[in-house]
Amino acid sequence: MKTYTAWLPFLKEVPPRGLETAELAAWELEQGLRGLDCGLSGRCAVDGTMPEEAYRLERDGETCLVTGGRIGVLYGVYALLRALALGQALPEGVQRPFYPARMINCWDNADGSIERGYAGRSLWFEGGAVRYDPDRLLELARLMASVGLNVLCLNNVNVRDPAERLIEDWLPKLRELAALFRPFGIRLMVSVDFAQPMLHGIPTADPLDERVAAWWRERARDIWTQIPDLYGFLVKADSEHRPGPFTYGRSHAEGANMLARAIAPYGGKLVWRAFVYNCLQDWRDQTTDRPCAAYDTYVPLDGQFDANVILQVKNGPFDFQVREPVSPTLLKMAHTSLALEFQLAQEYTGQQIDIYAMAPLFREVFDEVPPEKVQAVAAVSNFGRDGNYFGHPFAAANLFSFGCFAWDPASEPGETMAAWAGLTYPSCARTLTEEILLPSREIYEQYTAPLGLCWMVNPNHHYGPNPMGYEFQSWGTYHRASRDAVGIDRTGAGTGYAAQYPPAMRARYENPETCPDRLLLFFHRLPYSFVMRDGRTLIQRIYDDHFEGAERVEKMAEILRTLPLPQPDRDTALARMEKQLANAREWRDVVNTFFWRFSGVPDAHGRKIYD
Ligand code: GCV
Repeated sequence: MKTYTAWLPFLKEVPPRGLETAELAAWELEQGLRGLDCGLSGRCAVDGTMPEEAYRLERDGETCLVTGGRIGVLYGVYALLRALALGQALPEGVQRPFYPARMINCWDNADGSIERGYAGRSLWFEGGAVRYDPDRLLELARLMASVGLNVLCLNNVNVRDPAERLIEDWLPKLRELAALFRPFGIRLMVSVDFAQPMLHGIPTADPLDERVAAWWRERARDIWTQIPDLYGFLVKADSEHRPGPFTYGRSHAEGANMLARAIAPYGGKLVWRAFVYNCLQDWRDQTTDRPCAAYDTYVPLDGQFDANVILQVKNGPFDFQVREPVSPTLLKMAHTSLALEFQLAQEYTGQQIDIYAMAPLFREVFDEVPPEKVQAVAAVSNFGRDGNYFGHPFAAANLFSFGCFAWDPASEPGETMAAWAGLTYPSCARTLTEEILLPSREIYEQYTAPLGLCWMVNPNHHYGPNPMGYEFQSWGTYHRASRDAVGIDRTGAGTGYAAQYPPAMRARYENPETCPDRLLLFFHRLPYSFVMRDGRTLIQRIYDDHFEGAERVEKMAEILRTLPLPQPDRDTALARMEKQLANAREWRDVVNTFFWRFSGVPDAHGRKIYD
């Protein structure tokens, strides 16, 4: 059977269905060693005294030995194969993940579409039903398990379609899917609609109404009877028109705890998203600042959530923009279990057309948020039914590196990218890593929205430039560019947002002299004549970044054309690069022209800016 092996080229066959994890580990080990053709033999064994997800690797002459806990044995096999493929020394001692829950959230809809999906349609929904190719799911499960990802939420947090009732009519299918993923150590999760009881004749979704709580208890009993290891429920409430406890004058702790109590007897987790803000804001209202919203809503509730509630917070206070400071909510809620949420789907970051490797982002976030401040990590998925799962073959690097950071938040982007490229494209790994993947985020930022400028994208689909696209909208997302200045003052003299940070961070951000350039216009409103640390004016820096970003894409394209990538990846990557080139030129010209028309300041180097 021909498979798309992504970063596991030595595993050519789809594993059989129905194996126990230990059998699967042995099967993968045997096949992997054969695929590597390295002349080594291997054995793997479960050691019931080891923690479930831990493993140890040893080598005795030509024999490799993997010992692990119930799931760790499989992780150990993948780690061994990876080390052998890369020619690396085996890690010493017992290896175990930093976070117990390493989650992938899919925004898949029952009709087969994926909200913000850029790699084809859903792998498990089509036409309002659960439909899937088991082999493809086994391949996906293998990719996830090979980097230690262990929770998969199947359906969109926007549970719009009442037919999308995974936990009701489709329970038998959910059970089947759980069985497919289980041997890989992957537990399923489902998004639920806070108002779901109202589809069943209950006139309210008030979390303090006993009829509501009883409905959820009954549902939970049915679900966990069928799928005893279901991880839990994911909920988006009171956010972007989703129902929630605010309708009934209840807090989010009251809403989350009601659901959490229904599933607690089965060990279920209630993952509650903290993506709450006013999406019906009047743009004339300059006192409401969207980044303040999550902190204002949740920090006062710290300590009120039940033990099985996990509050899932996006990495930044806005919404996965190319550059945001870390969310202050992550730093402040010491008495609540938190999950840090990333978005692998490249909604605002190139839509899996433009190259945008996220490992540097993961590093930067963990440099600001000490890993022990959060108890879990989650990421919005970037895969779908496309033949290569990821649309752009390099987008696979983002799932891979998310897994690496979820396992070990001390990971380094350079090593992670080199490992992915070394496994996937050994003949050009170094150039790909150093010249393309590692700088790709910075380059994207330069030609789109440098200096902390956010929301210059086209509304709705969010690809391509539109500097005024969100200026007079209700989403609370503005940069307020004018003839003289641009940016939002979020210091104490402005919206006050910076005060949500611990004192040292606040001081760093509040002073334009110490605020990092990349966040300058996120925290400050500055005149175009503002002189930056490197002596350039703000307006010149905006021009320079856009020119330089687009030039760097041209260079990247030249390098890409020389790489001996295998087909069909080469054709796909080159075709997408043509679109990225067009996108970068478009961004450069639109944004530079926009600021030139406002400011009337010419480019110091006389480069082409349109009138
Ligand atoms: C699933 C952004 C996206 C929405 C997404 C939302 C969320 O607003 O544009 O598509 O909805 O984030 O994270 O809930």
